[in-house]
Parts: sequence; C-alpha cells; structure tokens
Amino acid sequence: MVIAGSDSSGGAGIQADIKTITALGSYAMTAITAVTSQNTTGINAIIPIPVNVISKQIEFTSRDIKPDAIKIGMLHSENVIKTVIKSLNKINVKRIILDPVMVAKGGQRLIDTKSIKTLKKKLLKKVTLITPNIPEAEVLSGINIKTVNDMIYAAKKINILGVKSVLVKGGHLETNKIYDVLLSNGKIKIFNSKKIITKNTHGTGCTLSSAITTFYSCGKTLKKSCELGIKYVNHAIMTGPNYGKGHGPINHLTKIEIKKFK
Ligand code: PXL
Repeated sequence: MVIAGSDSSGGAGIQADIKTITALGSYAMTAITAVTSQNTTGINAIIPIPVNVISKQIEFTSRDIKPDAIKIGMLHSENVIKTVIKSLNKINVKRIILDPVMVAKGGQRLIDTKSIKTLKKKLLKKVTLITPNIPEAEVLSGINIKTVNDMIYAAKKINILGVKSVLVKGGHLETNKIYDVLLSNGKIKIFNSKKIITKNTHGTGCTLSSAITTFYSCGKTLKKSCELGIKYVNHAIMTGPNYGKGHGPINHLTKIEIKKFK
C-alpha cells in the first residue's frame, strides 16, 4: 500500500509508485493524501484531501487486503501526519518505508516546518526505513552534509530519532560517483553507482522508495531491497523517455530482467 500524493504529470507521487510496484510484479493499493497539478516545469496547485478520507482509504482498504508493506510519500500537513499515525496503529503492518518528501524537483515545498517537527517526533518511531536525500537528511539531522562521512553521521543522528534504518541518498553531492549510505542494525553499507548526467530525474525518490518497499514486501532483506531498488532506478534513469520541457520522468517500465534481481 502507498500513502502519498498524486502527481498529474505522471512521473512522481502515486503515479510513479503504482508504475514501479506494477513493473516489479507486485500489486499496489493506494491512499491519496493530496492532488497536485503539475507538469515537468513545476507545480501550480496542491489540493489537500480531507483527513477523514485519507484514514478511510488506509483502513477500509487494508481491512480487506492486508498490505505486506507500506510506502509513505507526501504528507503535507501536521494533521495528515497525525491521521496517518492513527491509521497505522489500527492496521498493524510491520514493514513501513518513509520517503520524507519535502521539496519537489522544481523547488516547490511539499511540507511545512511544523509538520517536519511532528514527523520527527511522532512518525519516525513507526518506520522501518526512511529514505532522505541530502537536503532532507540535513533538515532531519541538523547536519550540513558535504561528504560521505557527513552522510554517515547524519544517518546516525536520524537513527537516534527512533527510526530503525536510514538510507541517505547521495545524488545531490558533487562527487564523481553516487554514494548511497544505508545504516541498518547498527551497520553501515555504502552502495556506489555511476553518475548519470541528465535533467530527467523527476520522481526518482518516489520510485526508489516504492521499489525498495516492493522487494522488502516480498521477503528480501532491507539491504538487498535497497541494492535492487537502486539498480532499478539507475536503469530507469538511463532509459528515460526525455519528455517535457523541465525535469522529465524516468522509465518505470525499464526492461529489467527479473533473474538479475535474485
Ligand atoms: O518527488 C517528490 C514528490 C512526491 N509526491 C508528489 C510529488 C512530488 C514531486 O513533484 O508531486 C505528489
């Protein structure tokens, strides 16, 4: 199950989540938190969904088909965060992945400051894995991140807030390769990938967290799920369709061979 916002341009949000989960052979259910109106050049409206409608989607859907895992994306207000926590408490799903969505690729804020506080204080305790990018990890940890060592330190600081595992994504760092840092069970694992030079990276965060959630829901370890998720997103970036005038989408239907994911 995905709890997230809708992206009318189809590259990020719920649309990216459903495409990813489906492409990887799994079944996606959704609870929509907000509807955004956007294209690849930016967002021109965010329409919140009433909180009682959010809790209904989560609870009624899960009562029939119990999710193997939950991915959480855009939670734009404090009220939405509190509502999601209440619903999570009722449905009792163990594997919860949080992509702490804060700013869209074009720079538009998708969450306010008060909500970030509530997310840190109340939601993180419920979460198995959080997947911040560098700016999000800086906000959550209070650390200025310039190096891979800073990423490790930030992961440790975020871990202390109560979340079990942390994947700090290094795409924003000015390094020749991309380093993603996983802190899980007190151990650090660094995944490195080739840097792909492109402006078409809209929805990479949503896609990665959904891919990780899918692999994890099928019983792979968190470490393996991160490794496979990163591989999938890299393929999807490399084969992106180059749509739109701004930050275009990636290719969620990248021809991945399932046997590579063993
Ligand atoms: O990529 C972050 C994100 C998440 N969720 C929604 C979005 C975006 C970015 O545009 O629109 C709904």
